[in-house]
Amino acid sequence: EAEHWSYEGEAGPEHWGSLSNENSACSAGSQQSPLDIRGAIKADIPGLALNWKSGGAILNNGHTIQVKAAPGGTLRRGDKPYELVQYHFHAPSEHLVEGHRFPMEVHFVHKHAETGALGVLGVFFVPGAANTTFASLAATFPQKTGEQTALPNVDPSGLLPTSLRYWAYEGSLTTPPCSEIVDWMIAQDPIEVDAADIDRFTALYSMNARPALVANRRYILAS
Ligand code: B30
Ligand code: ZN
Repeated sequence: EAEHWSYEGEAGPEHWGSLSNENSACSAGSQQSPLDIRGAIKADIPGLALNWKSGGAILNNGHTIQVKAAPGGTLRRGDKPYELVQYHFHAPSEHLVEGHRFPMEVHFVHKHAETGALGVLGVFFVPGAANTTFASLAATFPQKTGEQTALPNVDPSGLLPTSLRYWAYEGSLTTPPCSEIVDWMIAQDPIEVDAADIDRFTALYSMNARPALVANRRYILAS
């Protein structure tokens, strides 16, 4: 992709909105992501049911490491079905929790078949015991932009915490064009991963997090 946006300098986040007409939401939007999650309201929000497939392909796309998901993986939020398209990583985390930033965050990007809306599930990483799924991904991170390799047998469910309690709010893509089409779901519990595997990511991308935006009139709900 011919992308000229970045995370610092003249093409950094504060300039995204003026890099292209298509990116106007980045500066003019009122429902932007990420957020600092605070003041969440406990609510009776639907549970998440995940049924993802193993496999896919891992790609270094120049702004993150992204796994193109194997087709047919689903997420249901109540009666709303989505299909898993891809998942990718940010370091440090894009969302904050009451001002706290985590060393990494994974985004599972799902698409609603009918509406085209996205449902993105975020999970925070903390350094600790090795996570075998993240370790096998980290061992195969393509080192060069544009490089892609097949990923046999990696099960993305290995990157989920035991509890799927989550926060929910309406927001945007965290990268240009910053479209306000995302139902955000953020797992309340982080997962542990080996610090050495975090280092394998930050060796490639040490800062690919958009700064937090203002909530404006939005509520954050907690399950
Ligand atoms: S995120 O989860 O809010 N970080 C997209 C999906 C999720 C997020 C950000 C962006 C997305 O689909 N972007 C448009 C597609 N991309 C290709 C891609 O998936 O990787 C084109 C692009 O940005 O220009 Cu890079
Ligand atoms: Zn993301």
